[in-house]
Amino acid sequence: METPLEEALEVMVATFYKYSCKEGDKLKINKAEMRELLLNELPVFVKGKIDERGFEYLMKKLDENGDEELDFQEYAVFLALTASLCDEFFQECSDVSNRKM
Ligand SMILES: [Ca+2]
Ligand SMILES: [Ca+2]
Repeated sequence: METPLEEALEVMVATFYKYSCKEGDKLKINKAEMRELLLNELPVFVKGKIDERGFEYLMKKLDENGDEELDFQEYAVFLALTASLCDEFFQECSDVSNRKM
């Protein structure tokens, strides 16, 4: 049986290909594919946080080699960023609960 982390890693990889295959280069995520990924897979995360300018900024930041698409390496950086944002979120939560005590 797989552990939750193993399952999560599989989902992370599968999610990349689920969107990268939609159009153009099947091994890369273009802007339209990324937009769809964010809206469908991370709705709570992007809600009210990422507007059009934020999205352009995010794409530019992640696109290390400047080909305007995200390859798997660049996507992995995105996941790492998202994970660390999640971590900050949880830390803020524990700060709040600490203060209540
Ligand atoms: Ca593609
Ligand atoms: Ca790129």
